Amino acid sequence: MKHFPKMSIEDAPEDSGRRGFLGVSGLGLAAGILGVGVPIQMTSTRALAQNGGLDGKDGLDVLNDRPINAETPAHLLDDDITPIDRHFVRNNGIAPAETSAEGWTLTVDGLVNEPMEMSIDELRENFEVVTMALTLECGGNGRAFFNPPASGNQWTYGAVACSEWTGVRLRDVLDAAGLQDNVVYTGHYGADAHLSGDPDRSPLSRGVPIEKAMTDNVLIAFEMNGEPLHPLNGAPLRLVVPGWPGSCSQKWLTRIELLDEKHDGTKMAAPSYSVPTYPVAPGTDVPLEDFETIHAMPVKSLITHPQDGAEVGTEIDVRGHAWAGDREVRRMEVSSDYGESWQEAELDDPVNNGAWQNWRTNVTVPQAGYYEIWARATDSEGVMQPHAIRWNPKGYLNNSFHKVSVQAGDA
Ligand SMILES: Nc1nc2c(c(=O)[nH]1)N[C@H]1C(S)=C(S)[C@@H](COP(=O)(O)O)O[C@H]1N2
Ligand SMILES: [Mo]
Repeated sequence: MKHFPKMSIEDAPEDSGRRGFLGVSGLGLAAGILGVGVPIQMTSTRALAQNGGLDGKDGLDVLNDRPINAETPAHLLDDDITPIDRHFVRNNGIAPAETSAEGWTLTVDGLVNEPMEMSIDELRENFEVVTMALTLECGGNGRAFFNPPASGNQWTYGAVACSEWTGVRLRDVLDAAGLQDNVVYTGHYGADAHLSGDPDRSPLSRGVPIEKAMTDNVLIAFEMNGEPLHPLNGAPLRLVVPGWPGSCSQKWLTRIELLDEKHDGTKMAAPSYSVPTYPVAPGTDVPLEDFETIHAMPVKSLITHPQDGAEVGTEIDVRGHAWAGDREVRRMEVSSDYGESWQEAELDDPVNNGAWQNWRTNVTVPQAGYYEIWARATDSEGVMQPHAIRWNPKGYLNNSFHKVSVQAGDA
C-alpha cells in the first residue's frame, strides 16, 4: 500500500461534478413522456443483444441502451440471494472497457492523515475480508407509476437486488487512512465515462455523510456471490452502501475523497436523488432550494411468487422479500381482498444487517376467480408502506404496496 504526501482538495483532479451537471438524457425524457403502460423496450433489447451489452445477464427488461439500464422482473427475484445474472443494471454513463483487477488502484485522499493508493490485492491483504448479503435499490425504483410521469428511467419493480458481496469494510480503510476531525462527507469517483465523451465530465460522483460511511456494513467490494464483480455491476471494485439510494454505491471505484462539506460531485445537487422538503401536489414545479438529498430508503416489499398474471389454485403460496433502509422490517402482511382484510406472513430476520428479509404465507381464496394479492411491510419504527405514491418531481422513493393479479382455478 502506497502512502503519498498530503494532497489538498485544491490539488485534486478537476471533476465536472463541481460544475453541477443536471442533464436528463433524451431517451429518459422520451420514456417519461410515453408513461406507464406503453412498451418502452423498443428496439434496444435487440441492439444490446447484438453488441453483447448484456452478456452474463438473464431475463432482464431493458429500459435504455445508452446508457445501459435493465431491471429484473419481480418473479425472477425469487431467490433469497439474487444471482449475478439477475442483478439489475443502472448506468449513468458508459462503463469502462477495461475492468480487470490487474493494475486497478483505489485512492483514499482529501482530509486524511495518510492518503493511500492501494491495489485490490493490497486491500485484501491489509484489511479483514468480509462477506455480507446487502440490498441495493435504485432511488428511482417504481418511478414508472408516477402520474404525472417523472422523467428518467421508467423502473417498475425490479431495480432492487440482494446479492452476497465480498470485500473490506469502508470503515476499516478510513480508520487506516486516519480521518481528520473536520471530515463530514465522502466523495466517490468511478472510472466510467460521461455520455458526451468529454473526459472532464463525470457521469456520477456521489457521497454520503461520514456517519453512514463508517457503518460496519458499508463495503468496498470485489466479489459478488463468490465471483468477480460483473462488468456491468462495477468490476473490479465498487462500493456497496446498503439501505441508501443505489447511486451512493459507486461502481468501478477509483477514489474516495474525504471532505469537510457535503460533496458537490455529479448528481449530488437537487433535484438529483432529492425530494421536496414538504409534501407537494402531483405535478408541482418545486424550486431547487426546496429539495433535500435522500438518505435512507423507506420500508418496501416485493412479491416474487406468484408471478403477476399467473394461473393458480385456490390455495396460493405467496412469498417475497422486504427491506427498510437503515431499519428492519418487523411485520409483513398480505391481502387478497383489496385490503378488506390482511393476514400476517412469516417473516425471517435479515441474515445480516443490510440484507433483505424473506417472507412467505399461504393464502386461501374462497372460490375460483380473479384476485389481486397485495403485500405491505412495516418497519421497526412502526412505519408501514403507503397505499399510494407520494408524488415528487423526479419520481423517487415509490414504496407503495406491490400488487400482483392471479386467476384462481378450482385445482
Ligand atoms: N460509477 C458509477 N457508479 C454507479 C452508477 C453509475 O452510473 N456509475 N450508478 C449508480 C446507481 S444510480 C445505482 S442504482 C447503482 C446500481 O448498481 P448496479 O448497476 O450494480 O445494479 O449503481 C450506482 N453506482
Ligand atoms: Mo439508481
